[in-house]
Amino acid sequence: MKGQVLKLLREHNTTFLSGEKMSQVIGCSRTAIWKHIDALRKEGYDIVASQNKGYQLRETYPMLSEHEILSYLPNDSLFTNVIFYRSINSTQMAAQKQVSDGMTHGTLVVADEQTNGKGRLGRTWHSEKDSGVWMSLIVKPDIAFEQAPQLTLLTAVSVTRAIEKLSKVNVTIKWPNDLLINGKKVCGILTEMQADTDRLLSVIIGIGLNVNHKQFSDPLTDIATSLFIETGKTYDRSQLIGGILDEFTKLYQLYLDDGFAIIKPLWEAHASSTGKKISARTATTVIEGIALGIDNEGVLLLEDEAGKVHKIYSADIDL
Ligand code: BT5
Repeated sequence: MKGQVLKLLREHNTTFLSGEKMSQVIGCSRTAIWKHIDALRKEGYDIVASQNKGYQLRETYPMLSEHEILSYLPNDSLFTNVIFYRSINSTQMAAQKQVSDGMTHGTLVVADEQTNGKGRLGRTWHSEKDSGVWMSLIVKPDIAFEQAPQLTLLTAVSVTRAIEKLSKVNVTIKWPNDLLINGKKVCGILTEMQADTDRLLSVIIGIGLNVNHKQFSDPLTDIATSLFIETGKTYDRSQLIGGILDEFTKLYQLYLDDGFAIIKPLWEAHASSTGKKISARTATTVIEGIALGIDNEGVLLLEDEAGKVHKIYSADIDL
């Protein structure tokens, strides 16, 4: 309910809102409203009170917390259960624990800091505090096992659209899981599946987005960037999370209704490598050639010098 109080105050932040009005909208007592306002103040929110008029929120420092995130969730959000950690080893691992405890569809795990953030293939994801969006989405789609990687592409489009809406900066997608701004990595996506022999049980989609970093140190100095570095502005990470989940909720529904065909053109509109010479490092070999784009399943098509078209299911791409 604290999230609802915050949401109402934010929606009316150019005016005062009476305790009575808030209690009517939320459907609780005025005493409950007062208690939540008091708790928000203790957390550092600048909420001014006027005896006849009510309360007004003065926006100050963008914080990350469970009710901040809840206050930005779209009304029709797929994600209604938010689990927030100030610091944790990895939101992927926390999400896995949620799944094994029985929690599946619609759970969002977010952390302000990860001490052991994971990339693909056992790589490390650098996740310092107060700076980024480090979160994992738990979904349970009714799709075939082989289709799960399509969710990486869907997520890449969702994050791209949310960033572009909020910051007006141009984002490109490098297949399969990198988002780039001016050629540097601003976001990485890690999709992990839980399945039994022939059935997909759930999917955990990890999103690591660099937001308010002022700089990076080695080995990321030359390869990583943040929204702050690219635009000179600080962003409210909860608002970004709300924006990403809004886009994701819409695209996910379209995807379940109409399949990957609906996502493909949206993905292609942001693709960084189509028509370019690339090199794909798979687990067993390196293939060089021209990226032709993706097929209807989201698989990368690469034409080598001899004109042979290779289907790439999983690889690291060098442009
Ligand atoms: C990825 O792996 O790009 C997937 C990253 C997913 C991170 C999220 S955060 C929330 C959730 N919880 C987790 O524990 N993980 C997920 P990959 O394609 O393997 O890229 C990893 C490589 O990116 C590293 O080897 C570094 O070179 C580089 N890297 C590490 N941290 C970075 C950062 N903060 N920004 C940009 N590049 C980074």
